[in-house]
Amino acid sequence: MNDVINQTNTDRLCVNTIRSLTMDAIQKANSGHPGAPMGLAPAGYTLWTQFLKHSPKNTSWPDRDRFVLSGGHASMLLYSLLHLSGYDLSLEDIQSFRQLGSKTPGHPEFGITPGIETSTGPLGQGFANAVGMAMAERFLAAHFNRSDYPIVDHYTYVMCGDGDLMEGISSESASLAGHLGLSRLICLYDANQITIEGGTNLSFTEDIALRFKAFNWHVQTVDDGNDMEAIGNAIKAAKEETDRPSIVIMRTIIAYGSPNKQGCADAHGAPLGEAEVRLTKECLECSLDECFCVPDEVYAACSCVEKGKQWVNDWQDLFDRYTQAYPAEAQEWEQVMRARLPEDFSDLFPDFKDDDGKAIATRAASGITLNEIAKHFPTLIGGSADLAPSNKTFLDGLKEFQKESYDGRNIRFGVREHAMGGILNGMALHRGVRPYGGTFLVFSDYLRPSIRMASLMRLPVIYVFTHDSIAVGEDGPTHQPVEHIAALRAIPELTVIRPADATETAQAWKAALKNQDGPTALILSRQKLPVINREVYPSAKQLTRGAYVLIETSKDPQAVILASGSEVSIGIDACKILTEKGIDVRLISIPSFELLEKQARAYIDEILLPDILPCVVIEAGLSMGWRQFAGSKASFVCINNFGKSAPGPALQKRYGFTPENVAECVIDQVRKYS
Ligand SMILES: Cc1ncc(C[n+]2csc(CCOP(=O)(O)OP(=O)(O)O)c2C)c(N)n1
Repeated sequence: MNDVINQTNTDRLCVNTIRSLTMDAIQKANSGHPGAPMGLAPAGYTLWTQFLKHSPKNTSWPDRDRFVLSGGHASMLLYSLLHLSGYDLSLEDIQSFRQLGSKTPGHPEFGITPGIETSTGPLGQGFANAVGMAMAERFLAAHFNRSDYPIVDHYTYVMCGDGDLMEGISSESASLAGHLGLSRLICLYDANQITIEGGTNLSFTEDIALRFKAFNWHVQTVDDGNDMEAIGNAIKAAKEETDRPSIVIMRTIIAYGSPNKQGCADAHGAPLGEAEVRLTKECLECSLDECFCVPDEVYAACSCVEKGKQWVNDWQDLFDRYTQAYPAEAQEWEQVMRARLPEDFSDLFPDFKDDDGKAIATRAASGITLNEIAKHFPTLIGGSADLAPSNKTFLDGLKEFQKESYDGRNIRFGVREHAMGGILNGMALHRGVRPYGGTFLVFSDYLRPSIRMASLMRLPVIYVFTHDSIAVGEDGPTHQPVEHIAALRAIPELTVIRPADATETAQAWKAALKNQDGPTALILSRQKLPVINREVYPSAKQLTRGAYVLIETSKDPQAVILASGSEVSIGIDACKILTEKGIDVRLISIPSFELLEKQARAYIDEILLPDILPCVVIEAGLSMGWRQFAGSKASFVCINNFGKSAPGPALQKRYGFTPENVAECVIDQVRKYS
């Protein structure tokens, strides 16, 4: 079969070995997606052996090219390439494809397999990650490179399929990439015109080339995905393009080589079957006697171990010279690549005071804090999805990250929340930068799939979600988050922090920056809130415990009030009313469930007294999730339905978020349980 054109016998053998490894692993697991890896084998082989700058034995070398397989279902392509090029991924690992505890899970997972740059599977996410990686590369190059010292000088390659390009996130992020002219970003598009339900003619008939041209991309087409020379030439031309990102539209055939399944949707996501595998191997002239057969010649042709070591050594020489010439920059580089916090980290945070009762929204306190700490975090970089003035995410006096100024730290994501989420993940995965992004809490749904991926990968991304309740007011229920805090708390590994006032907000940023083992969502108010006087009340530094006693009107309280965020100040006023009425209560500020869950059970029980005392929970959101802390004797001043359009204070009154109502609820509870 004239399967790989324009190439040598060795090339053909290598490409067909990738195909046969794919078929064998999927057949053995009796599960997986053989079609795309078989169609993409020539492109993968060409890219990895001729272009990709990487070092299998130095997987965290900072100046390696990044490779993202956005259609993660094609994982066997990636596992084959990693194995053949010399990564710590054995043939036995490939034989354990999709098995419990293996290094070859169904979809590529960051942190499990050496050489996997990001977890992919939810289509389109990888594409956005690649845009984020390319942005991080440009920023770091602009920030650290000096003439004759290009210590940051790499490309980001992304392979994607029809499914990735159907998803909105890829359009959003491609649009931004085009605007930013990210010429170090190269996409190889597997245009096999097949998805699960059948041909793309069922639902996807637009002109992709025109679409990407309109996005300001450099567009090339390769008419035959087996033509390795054409693919190589296209990648070469893409690398030479210095103004725009590139896409190479490769006309491939799904499950290429399979006489009965190639070109069919059947081959997308199911093993070919023993008999078809045999037939295919015959056509591809692969060994029929042995499964998982890799001829020595193939290892010799694919190994990148020696080349990789040489690249790393050359880079290290360059970096050593850079260190001599620019010691301060080199020191900063080490600091940011190791994600070390500044030495005086704890002193960087503003100390908000109760200034004669002057109120300040937590979003505003966040903006002040962010601007303060940004001065000491040279690679803290981020922005908002067109809501910077509302989210207070702009770094005053610093440049914008634009095509002419990649050293800028203010990113304009545009109205593209989902892309923002995927891009932030890519930036964090790249390393060297500490990314943050903002929008209204109500729109956190728009980037939720990316937040989930950040959580799964435990990436240190920070989200600034403002306008956090019905107190948003007049914009009405479309803009009033109700279920969002509970929905975010439902994501494992995401730390959600809803500070009560400016003092807690500064501490929330501190906790977010310290958390390098997962993402953090800061939930902030639109409306002004009193600054809690910390000379009278306990220190906001206790925020790190997730919850702490703010007020105790007697050593022997009759009830507990649990409150978060903007409702804490309502609780403070309710305590005053209750004290006047001779009822003793304990008010607990509970900014973060996740931080609280990390505390010893004894601390949690000691402060919350669940099931012992009656309790009232105040949070302007769903009551769902609170029972675990509030216990069986709780009542809830929460909101379990959508809000309405009206001024914020009117809504707060309408839904019971007033000190008077909270005090009434406490009195009812005390009566009920006494
Ligand atoms: C967000 C998302 N939606 C749906 C899926 C399920 N899914 C996996 S692959 C696929 C079809 C992808 O088609 P294509 O990109 O053309 O891949 P190919 O058929 O070439 O392997 C779908 C719908 C998914 N992984 N992610």
